[in-house]
Amino acid sequence: MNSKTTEKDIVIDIQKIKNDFPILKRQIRDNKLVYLDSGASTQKPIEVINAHTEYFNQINSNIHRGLHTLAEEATNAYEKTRTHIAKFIGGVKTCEVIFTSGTTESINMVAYTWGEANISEGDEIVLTDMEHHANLVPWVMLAKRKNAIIKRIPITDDGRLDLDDIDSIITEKTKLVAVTHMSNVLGTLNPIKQLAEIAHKNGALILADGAQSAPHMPVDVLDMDVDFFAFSAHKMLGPTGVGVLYGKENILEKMPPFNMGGEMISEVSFDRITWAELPHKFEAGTPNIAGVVTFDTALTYLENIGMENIHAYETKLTAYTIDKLLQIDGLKIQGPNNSINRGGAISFTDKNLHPHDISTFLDSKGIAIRAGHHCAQTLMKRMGTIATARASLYIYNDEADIDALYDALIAMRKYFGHE
Ligand code: 7TS
Repeated sequence: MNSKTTEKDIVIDIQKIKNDFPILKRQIRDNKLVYLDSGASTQKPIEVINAHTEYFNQINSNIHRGLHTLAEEATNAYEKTRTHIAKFIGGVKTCEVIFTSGTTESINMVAYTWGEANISEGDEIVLTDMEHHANLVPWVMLAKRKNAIIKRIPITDDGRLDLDDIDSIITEKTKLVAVTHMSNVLGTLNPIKQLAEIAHKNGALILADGAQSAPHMPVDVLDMDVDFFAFSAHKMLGPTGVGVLYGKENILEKMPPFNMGGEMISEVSFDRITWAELPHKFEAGTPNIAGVVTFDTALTYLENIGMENIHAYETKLTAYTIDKLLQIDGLKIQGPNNSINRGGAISFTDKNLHPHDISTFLDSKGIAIRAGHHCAQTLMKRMGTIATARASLYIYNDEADIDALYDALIAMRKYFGHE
């Protein structure tokens, strides 16, 4: 794959994209930055950075309350992003798009509102063995509060969901299936549509954690038929502190609110309080207006490249990366070692070196990866390790970045005497 428009369906101008991200020009320890930690947070194109400044230079105001021009413009800009997201995730109603501070808050919102109202003693909540703590801790704590039961879908040794016994895991006792769309550690892409069908057949709801999928591929929540879908702006070129909870209208309507305060009410007296209409019922207080407004520009940037294109490009680059890493003796890929149904979060371990040492050595060459348990301690236990090194890709990465990673890993093994 060359840098520009080669594979039949992939149209990516990688040099232009790289130029759009000012931070990629930075030197880290006398090396040009190679950023392979987008699973943690992505870098921002100049358009997004400018949109943030522009908001404060031209529009800054509170929303949904003022009658002056700035208040109206800020409200319109904020709501424009909501409309954009509704379209971006498959054409849902705007009242089904709730702004939160991130995936973590989106999932907690469901656990504390829907969960408190609907989970009782003996009910079952089904998770998987590859969940990020954000989609695990809220459910485990809810189950503790309610005397409910957590069940888990196991994984195979190569990091896929093992659905062999799914009929005994998701049953009529199941109230909720909460599963990651794409694993932040293994890269595995899970069959959400199939799981939604099984969940619904059993009268359960399904929540998909889209933190790692929404940035990298087309997402259609209606086609997957999920009841809830959560994701974060900062993992898709947008600002930190902004996330989304999509929920089906009829379910959100019945859910009690999460945070209480201004903007989420209709009428307030000391005797009786009524809630605002969706989506405002779930957006108490002054939200991250600048962040939400800026997120619109990030979505446009992604759409201009095309989500299909992004997915195809990253799948190719993932295959290239796996192929390179497999050439290094003593290195093990933790997760599927092919690019089928997986994304570009690629974890690996070295039989002689701790992932922290790998990350520190790579940093000395200007290469940013993540090392640790990746907020997935139960998955680490299942994999028989306590930590992995993880390279995670995005649209501004290319084969040269992967070659730099490969060369640095070879140099590292030499440096530590493990050639
Ligand atoms: N779910 C998944 C699958 C994630 O990967 C993450 C963050 C979250 C939820 C939480 O998202 P947040 O925006 O609310 O923090 N994952 C990572 C990661 O892999 N490295 O750093 C953060």
